Amino acid sequence: MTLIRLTMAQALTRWMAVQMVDSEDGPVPFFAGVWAIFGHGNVAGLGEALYAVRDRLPTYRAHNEQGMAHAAIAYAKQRARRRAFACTTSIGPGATNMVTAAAVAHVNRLPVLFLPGDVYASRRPDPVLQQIEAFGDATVSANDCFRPVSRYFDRITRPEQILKALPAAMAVLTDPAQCGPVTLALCQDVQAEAFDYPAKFFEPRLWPLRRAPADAYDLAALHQALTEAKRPLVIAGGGVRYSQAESALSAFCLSHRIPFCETQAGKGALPHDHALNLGAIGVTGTDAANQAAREADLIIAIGTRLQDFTTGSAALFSQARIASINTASFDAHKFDALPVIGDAKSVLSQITSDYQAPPDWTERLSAARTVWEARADAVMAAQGTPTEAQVLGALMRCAPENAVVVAAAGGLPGDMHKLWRTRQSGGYHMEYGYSCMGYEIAGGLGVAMAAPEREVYVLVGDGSYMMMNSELATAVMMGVRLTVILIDNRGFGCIHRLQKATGGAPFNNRLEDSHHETLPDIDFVGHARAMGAHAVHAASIDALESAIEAARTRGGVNLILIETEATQGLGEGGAWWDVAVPEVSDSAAVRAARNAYDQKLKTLRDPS
Ligand SMILES: Cc1ncc(C[n+]2csc(CCOP(=O)(O)OP(=O)(O)O)c2C)c(N)n1
Ligand SMILES: [Mg+2]
Repeated sequence: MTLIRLTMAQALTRWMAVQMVDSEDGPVPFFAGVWAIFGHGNVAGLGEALYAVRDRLPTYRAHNEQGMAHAAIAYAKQRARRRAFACTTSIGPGATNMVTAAAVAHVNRLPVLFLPGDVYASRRPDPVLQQIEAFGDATVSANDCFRPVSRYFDRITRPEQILKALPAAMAVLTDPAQCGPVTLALCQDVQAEAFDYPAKFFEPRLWPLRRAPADAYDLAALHQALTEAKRPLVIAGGGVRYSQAESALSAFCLSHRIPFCETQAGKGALPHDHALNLGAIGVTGTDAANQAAREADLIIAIGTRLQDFTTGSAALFSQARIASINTASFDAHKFDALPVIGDAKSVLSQITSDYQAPPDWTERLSAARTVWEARADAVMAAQGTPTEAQVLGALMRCAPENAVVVAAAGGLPGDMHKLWRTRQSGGYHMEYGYSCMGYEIAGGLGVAMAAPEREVYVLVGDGSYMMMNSELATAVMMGVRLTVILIDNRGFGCIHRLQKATGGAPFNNRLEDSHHETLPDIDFVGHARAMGAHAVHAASIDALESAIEAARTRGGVNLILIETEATQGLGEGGAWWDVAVPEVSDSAAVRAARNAYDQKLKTLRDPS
């Protein structure tokens, strides 16, 4: 057997460079590159190894570890999980800075290989700089924080362990049901330790996209349920995109005349004007889709986790039987559903029924959709003081067909889920599994890297912008095309409105309601310019449209600031959301809100 003497880090990077997946252009490396911020925990070991393979496995430098991991996550999401990045950090703060991002990847079921540096396996220099010391357990390091937010975790304490750990990691990263973040904590000394690795370990390996078909039992039950359905509805989740089942979904819905609606992750799988698309479902849903969900007797959930925003906190599906097509058994069994475990594209092609939904059901919902669209048009039309809905209207008028909009938190996910009209698959990129403030700009960078041929628009509130904006400078440095639309309503507007809706006093959300000696007047335009972006202030919707056009012509990294009111939310559409209100309070407003909350709980299918 031929052996090659390499350090563990050299072996790791060589191996990463030859893990392949299929693409339209033939096999391509699964790892598009490595995001890295070096410190003593990785610069000498992994840093040296990355330099040696930089032509095959490029390394990118970011400004914040969480930010670079968001970029990695967004890249994988935009590429429908078929390609991914690794992220490496030093030990300690660099590593724990990525824990939040690992949770984002975990919730959203997205592949990222986290490679935080770890303390010395030998323990020689203990306590090494940045080593936390658990008094009663010498095996604990800061990286144990990754365990609950990783689908697979290992700590590499000997160089030969990667012979087993890396294939196991890759199996998780490329498995449709298991998919999520993998953490391999790399002990600092072990990164630099040499071992005689078998040459065979570094031969290219192709990881296929496995399409598990449904079991005959599950399929028969689904056929039976379809036969009995009078008011069927499909919910398209993110799994539709990850299975590349867009055409199969369209064909299925058209041939059985079943209307469909979209979760945040599933939105845009099919264009907004597809004949059977009722739009967003749930707390941030359209009237048409939510009416369908309330009245449906069979809901076919495809590739969705059925989180509370989709299900209206379980209140929407009052009478429906649920069939759940999902690669993950865990998801397929939620809501006591009829589980159909398998890949969305495969399962949809296995359905042979000649069932057709009653025409009056489809027609009624189609009429409801027309009414909704007129309401949406009205709120998006330019009039008076700009609102978030009007900002979306302006962007829709100016953005090209291939636009991708990126957002994550604040009022935007709700407004965009309801209002945004996606024209091309993958044109709607919303991180709403973890809804992590600070994902937006870093995520936009990842999307721009994944889809350089598309026009990428990041929509971000002032709160999220302030939480994390440093990757704006990375985007400038990397020369990507990116336009950020910053909506400044001077605070956490959506939480302010939620506080009011639960009877709370205006407190600690808007800047004006928060402890201050001086009310901040942040110069966002100056701030973005300082990081190298081209930044302008748009004083009106007309000015916004001109700025969007100008940004598109100019290219590079642009930021457009527009001001809106924090008190104004979008009243249209939506469904109830379970936000627990205090049972006792001195405030009459809180007591009234609790009373309304109790009344609502009594109407739930399962009030427990
Ligand atoms: C990291 C993180 N912290 C806190 C929250 C809770 N949260 C959700 S939206 C929001 C306010 C967002 O403010 P902004 O970006 O200005 O958007 P707006 O609500 O004003 O539309 C907060 C604090 C979160 N989602 N993520
Ligand atoms: Mg705000």
